[in-house]
Amino acid sequence: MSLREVLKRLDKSGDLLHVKRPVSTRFEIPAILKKLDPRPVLFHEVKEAPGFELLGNLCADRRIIAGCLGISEKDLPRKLLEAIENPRRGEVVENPPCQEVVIDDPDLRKLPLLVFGERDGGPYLTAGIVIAYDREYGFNASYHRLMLLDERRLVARILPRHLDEFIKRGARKIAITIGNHPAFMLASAVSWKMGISELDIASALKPIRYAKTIDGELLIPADCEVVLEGRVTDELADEGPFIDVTGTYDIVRRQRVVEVERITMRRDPIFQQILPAGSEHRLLMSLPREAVIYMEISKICEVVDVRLTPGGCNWLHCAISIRKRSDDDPRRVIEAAFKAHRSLKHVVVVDEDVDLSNPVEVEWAIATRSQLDRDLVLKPGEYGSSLDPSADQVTRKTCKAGLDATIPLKADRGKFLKAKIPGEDEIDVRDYVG
Ligand SMILES: [Mn+2]
Repeated sequence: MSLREVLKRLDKSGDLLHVKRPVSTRFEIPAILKKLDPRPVLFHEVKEAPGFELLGNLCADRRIIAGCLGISEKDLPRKLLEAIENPRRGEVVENPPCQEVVIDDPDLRKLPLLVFGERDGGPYLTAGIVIAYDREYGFNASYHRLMLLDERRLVARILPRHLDEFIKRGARKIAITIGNHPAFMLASAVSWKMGISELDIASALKPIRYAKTIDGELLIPADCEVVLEGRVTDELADEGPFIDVTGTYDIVRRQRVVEVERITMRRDPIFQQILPAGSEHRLLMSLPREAVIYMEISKICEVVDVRLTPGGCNWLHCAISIRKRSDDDPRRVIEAAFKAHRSLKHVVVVDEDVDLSNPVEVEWAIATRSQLDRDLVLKPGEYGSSLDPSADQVTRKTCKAGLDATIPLKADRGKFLKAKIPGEDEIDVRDYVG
């Protein structure tokens, strides 16, 4: 399953937009992606990077991601959970398309890295997925934004997760894969248990073919577009400032330098970028987390839906609808949600009749079903997200809060339910007006 097959399908459905006139990597491409978000856009001619096409906003819409996986939108969390729980080894092939061209004296400045915002620390690669290997834990794949330093070096933002652990255990070789099928993109956004490979989660979502890197040390998706082979060094450099998922600027940090030793690619490569704070960035971060939160709270009670809500950057705020059996359920759900997603700041639990895809309905439930002195759980001094500018972004200290906005079981339910006009669902207004 390759990105190219996906683009053909998106062309047929009319979802893919084409930009034929030459465009610049500096502000122009990001601005177009932002204006057209969540539509996928293929730029055919990049002024600063002849020979490359550039794709953005590929996974910016739940409907498109679900379509690429051959499922319906509402099955996304369950399908992803299934893949996490039943990973599958992919086939390994020789002579992969991503190695049609091999460049042993790479110059990273020739790639369509983008300058997204005015205060950016440098040109960035945002859709690069880093693959690393550990003898005990196997292959890991994860996203790391990479800022250009010079022709051979990038600085990588590496959070204290699996890749960081691999590096501490001695892993140095990495392959950065660019231009992938949404199944591989979504799987690589999963941060689950060390030893459960994102490569295998991807294959469980859709059959993905893998191939060895030129040096033979790592596996990469055979049908991807571009691969940067290199190694993580002990050298540190300033990373940032850069726009993060909140849409605000993240702080500058000393981060590890990556040295690129080789570039391999297709003869007519399609490069890929993710717009920071755009729908694609947010969905890739939130979908795997929603799946994990769903799994954890399913152990407590019947879950109807879980959403990391758009107003909360699809990351900091979570709305959960449950079919509750006991008045203790919401509090236990709140605690479990915080355990499942450590960056979570506010969580609201509502009843099954509230539609989580509509933020107005969630606020309506808060307005009509909660009393804060009784229903609020306040958790000051917790360890939270590094992305929230109102928290301490270095120590990550923050105040978390959970809210039970469910109807008390002993209450008169009739007072809380939405009044319906008989026949309102069935009526077709086109029978009455214009
Ligand atoms: Mn991992």
